[in-house]
Amino acid sequence: MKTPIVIAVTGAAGQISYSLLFRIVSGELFGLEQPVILRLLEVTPALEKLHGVVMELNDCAYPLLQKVIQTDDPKIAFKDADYVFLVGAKPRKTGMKRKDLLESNAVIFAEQGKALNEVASRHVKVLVTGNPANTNTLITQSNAPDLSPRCFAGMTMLDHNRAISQLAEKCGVRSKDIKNMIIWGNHSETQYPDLHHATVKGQEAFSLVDDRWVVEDFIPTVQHRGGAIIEARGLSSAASAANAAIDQMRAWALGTEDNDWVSMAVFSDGSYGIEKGLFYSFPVRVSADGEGTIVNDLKIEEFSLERMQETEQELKEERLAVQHLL
Ligand code: NAX
Repeated sequence: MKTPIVIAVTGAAGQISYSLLFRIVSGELFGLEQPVILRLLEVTPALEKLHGVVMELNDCAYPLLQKVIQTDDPKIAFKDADYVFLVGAKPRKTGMKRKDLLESNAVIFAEQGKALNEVASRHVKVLVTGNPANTNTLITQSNAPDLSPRCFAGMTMLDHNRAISQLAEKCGVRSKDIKNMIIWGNHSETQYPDLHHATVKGQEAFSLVDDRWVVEDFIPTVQHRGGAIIEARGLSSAASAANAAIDQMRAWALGTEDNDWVSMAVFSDGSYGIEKGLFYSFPVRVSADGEGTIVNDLKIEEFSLERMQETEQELKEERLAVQHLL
């Protein structure tokens, strides 16, 4: 048996985690030979509910699950963590403005950044799912100055998967036939799902679909998919979000294949003119040992550039609202 890896998950009693935790310990993330220690964080009032989830985890008798720690203290949750899923966040309540949501969640991520800085593995990979995901990633990273900014990424894999699924359906192919999809920018309705570099069974996607479908159907469907799911299900995406978290962390830890890439919100190095230091979703290739690199040599059309800048602008505004915590 390999040495166990330590995986921390916040918001562990929430709906995304209810899917995520079981998939992690079943071996879907790191394979059937990799034992796991889970360190789960919740707010104090949700610890009882978390206890119920852990009872269920134990009742699965997973061979890979070595130990589960339940806590409301981030420093206990992140102790020696190799991989961290920051899922927990406050939901938006009726009447709450986006700015209020930003601020109340910013405090959480600042505290968690400090705890990661103190106790996590120096090679930790921290994937931020809790919304607003990109800006929460920025806050977490800014509060962890001893860790490399490359230890942090925001989740835009769900948007990436949604875009692949829309194109696959349109072209009547399977999702695995689609490569090189891109989500640029913020995990919000300003995100820009870009088909210009995507291929379908090796053919340019743009040669198979018309411009009108792209502008009037594909882009808005992907941008507003989260809202459409809430309307239909009465609850926000959970199983698909957990699936995306697994996909993104697996690609980030074990590498991307076949010259493909994934979309993830990483620390901008100024590629494509995007301001340095923003957590912006780029196409990222990852080597087998987990080193991610922004794909920075793509030719960008005017049509795309405008949309990429619009979503960058939103990220700058979000950053301004939480400036005091950076
Ligand atoms: P839930 O409300 O079901 O669960 C959130 C959990 O986080 C709760 O159990 C709550 O007690 C816990 N929590 C709150 N503050 C905490 C803190 N300081 N420390 C630890 N735990 C804390 O939400 P769920 O549906 O699981 O969604 C979680 C987050 O993911 C939300 O912010 C949501 O907006 C975001 N999403 C992000 C997506 C993405 O693609 N990046 C897609 C799905 C989802 O909307």
